[in-house]
Amino acid sequence: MKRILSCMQPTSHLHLGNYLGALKNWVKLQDEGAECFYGVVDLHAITASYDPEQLKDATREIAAAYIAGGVNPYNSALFVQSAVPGHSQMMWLLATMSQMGKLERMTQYKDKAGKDKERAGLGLFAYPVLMAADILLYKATHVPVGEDQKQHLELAREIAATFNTRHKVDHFVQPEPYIMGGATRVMSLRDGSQKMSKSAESDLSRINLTDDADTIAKKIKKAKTDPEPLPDNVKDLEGRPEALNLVTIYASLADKSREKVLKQFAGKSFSDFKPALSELAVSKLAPITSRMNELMNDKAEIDRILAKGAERANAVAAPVLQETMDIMGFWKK
Ligand code: AQP
Repeated sequence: MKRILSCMQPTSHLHLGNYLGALKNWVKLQDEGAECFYGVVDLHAITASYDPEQLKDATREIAAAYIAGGVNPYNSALFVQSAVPGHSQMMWLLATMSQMGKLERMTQYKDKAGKDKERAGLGLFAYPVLMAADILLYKATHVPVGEDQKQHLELAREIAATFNTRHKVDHFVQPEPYIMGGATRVMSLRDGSQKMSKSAESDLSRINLTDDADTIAKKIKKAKTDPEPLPDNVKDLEGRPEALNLVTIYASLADKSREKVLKQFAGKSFSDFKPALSELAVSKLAPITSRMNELMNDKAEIDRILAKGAERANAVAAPVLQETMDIMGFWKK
C-alpha cells in the first residue's frame, strides 16, 4: 500500500495553485485508499520572516482548507508539524549526515537567500534536511511533488541511502516522487511566466481560497491577457503564457482537457471567456470557502481535529524515531 506524505506551509492564505496543484490530488489519493499523512508545516514557515501573532490562526486556516477541500481527517492523518516532536529531533540526526555542499546547491535556497547569503538563516539553509526528516519519519513510500520540490526529494533519498549504508541496515524507505496525473501548475494572473504564489507582492496575482465571489470576478477581470481571440488548439497558445494559464485553470476546474475547452471557446475573445471562467471558479470555490469560514468560526473543533491528527501521526513517527536512535547507538532509559 502507498504511504503518502505531503504538506503545505502556513505562510499565508492558500490559493488556487495550491488547490489545483496539490490539494485536489491529495483528496484523490485519499479516496483511492492510500494511507495519507497531510501536514501543516509550521516549522518550515518560520524559516522566512513571519508574525507570531498570526501563526496559530494561519495554521488552523490551512487545516480548514484541507478539510474544506475534501481531506477527511477521520481517514487521513491531518497534523501540525510542531505538534509531532519527532520532526525536529529527526532533523538533527539527519543533519549529521547531510553535506553542506549539496545544501548550497539547492535552487530554492539560492532563490530565497538571494544575493545576501551571509545573512540567510540556518533554518532556510537546512530547510531540505527538515523536509527529509518529515518524509523519512513516516517511512513514506510516495511524496507528491511539484517541479520545485524534486531536488529536495532527491536529497531525502540520498540521506536515506547514506544512513542505510553507513549503519548497514535497511531502515529508511526510499521515497518515490509521485507524479500526480491532472495536477496543474497555475501561473500568476499578472505574469504568465511566474507561478501563482502566496508570497507574491500583488494580491491580484492570485485567487485565494478565502476570496469571495466579487473578489474572484474582479481578479479574473483584471488578469493579464492579450488581444487575440482563443484558438481551437493548444499548440496555437504557444507564446501566449497568460492565455494558456487561463485556459489551463478553466480546464482543471472543469475537469476537462484544454483541447475540449478550446473547442468550446474557439474564436471567442477574453471578454467572453473571462466571465465564463469567473462563473466556473466561483461555483467550484464558493463551497470550499464557505466550509472554511464555518470551520474557522469553530476553532475549538479544528483544534480537536488537529490534536487527534497529531496523536495519529505521532503513533507512527515516535517508533521510527526511536528505532533510528537505537541504530545510531544512543543511550535510552
Ligand atoms: N502555482 C502553483 N501551481 C501548482 N501547484 C502549486 N503549489 C504551490 N504553488 C503552486 C503546490 O502547493 C503545495 C504547497 O506549497 P507550499 O505551502 O510548500 O509552498 P510553495 O510551494 O512554496 O507555494 P507558494 O504558494 O509559492 O508559497 P510561498 O510563496 O510561501 O513560497 C506544494 O505541493 C506546491 O507544489
